[in-house]
Amino acid sequence: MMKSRLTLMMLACAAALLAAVSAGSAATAPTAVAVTEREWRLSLGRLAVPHGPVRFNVANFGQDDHDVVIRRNGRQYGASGRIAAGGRKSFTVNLPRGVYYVLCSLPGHRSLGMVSKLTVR
Ligand SMILES: [Cu+2]
Repeated sequence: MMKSRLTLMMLACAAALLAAVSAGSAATAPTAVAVTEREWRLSLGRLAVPHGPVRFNVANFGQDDHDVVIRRNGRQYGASGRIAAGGRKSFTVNLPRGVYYVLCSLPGHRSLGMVSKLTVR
């Protein structure tokens, strides 16, 4: 009697621990956002993501070099570095709630149209 109660309690503890571990890993799994660039456009695979880690998978389909930077209120949250024509790069940024600009920072490229908005909710 006593022994079976203990076994039951241990099982309950193990189940609770498992639930906590899987909830933790789900919360930290980054949300992937595809970014495609060409002259003179920057497109996002999704326009809204939950706050937390966001993985930007960038493909430069253009004929010139480009990059991707993440900005909000003048602060830079992440950057891909320069990507050659035909190249790909990925980077992960931890983003709090807000509306961010995803843009190419090479001179003149933003004003030519290489900018999109990403909502982090
Ligand atoms: Cu560019």
